[in-house]
Amino acid sequence: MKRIIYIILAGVLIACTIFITTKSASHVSGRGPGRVGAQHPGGQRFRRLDPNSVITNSISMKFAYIPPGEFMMGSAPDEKGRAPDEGPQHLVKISRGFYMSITQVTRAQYMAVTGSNPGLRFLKPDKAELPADSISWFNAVLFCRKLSEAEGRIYRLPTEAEWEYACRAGTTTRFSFGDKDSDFPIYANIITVVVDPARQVGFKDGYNMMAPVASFRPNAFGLYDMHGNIYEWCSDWYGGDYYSLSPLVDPNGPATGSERVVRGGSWNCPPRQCRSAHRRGFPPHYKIHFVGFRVVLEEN
Ligand SMILES: [Ca+2]
Repeated sequence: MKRIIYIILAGVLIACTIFITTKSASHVSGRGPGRVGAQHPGGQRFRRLDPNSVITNSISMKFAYIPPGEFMMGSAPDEKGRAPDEGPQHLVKISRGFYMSITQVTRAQYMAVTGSNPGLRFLKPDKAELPADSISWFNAVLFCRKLSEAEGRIYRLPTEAEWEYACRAGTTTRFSFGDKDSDFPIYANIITVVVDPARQVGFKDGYNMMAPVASFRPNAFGLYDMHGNIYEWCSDWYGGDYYSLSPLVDPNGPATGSERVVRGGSWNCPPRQCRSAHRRGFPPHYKIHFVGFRVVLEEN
């Protein structure tokens, strides 16, 4: 009799184990944060949503996952180097996670998608890993559309709010690496010493103009060159007073305007123009030798 009871108990135990295992497996393959099994742009399955993980698309662009969250956008009135268009500092909620390319779009990537040489003033043919510069906002958007069509996923420019959220990576300091200008040579390629010693704004970072992408340390999200190297287009129209009107959730800029936002500063900028909160705009048809872009890949 005892033996029969033991057999029944063992059977129940095995059944419970199978049920729990099945339940766990269905949970991790479901949709939502922490899921496994999103469709890889190249057609494979990939594991996500660890902010420290990196995924790669069909043309070897690497992306980091930026989780949803909230942050204080803009700068406080007493921030060193601040401009009026960075205020009022305000709470912004990013309601959806997204992937962001960990580097600025390179010349090689731009060529792979568009098949054209953007005619870059400072790019030599053997400098494929330099960021693609002299790209108009329209051409950056075209790049996103072509890549989206090729892969069946949605690529686009980041909104200005997404860009600053990703740049700060949880920090509230002037830069994602802290407040000190003197740390720049480690973290970013900005204006190099020399030009005018009296200005005392230059740094010996090893590059007088653009540097190959990812030559400096990344921020906490694993994104490289969010400060310096080359300005990056955002999708928003630029509005100097937009922050006083901006909605709380997923702001995407004024309804219209004459300039599109660029962020991050470039190789010819002093530290104050490479701060996380720094804003600037250019007409969307301008092709400028210190403006390029990086892209967002939408989460399905
Ligand atoms: Ca430099």
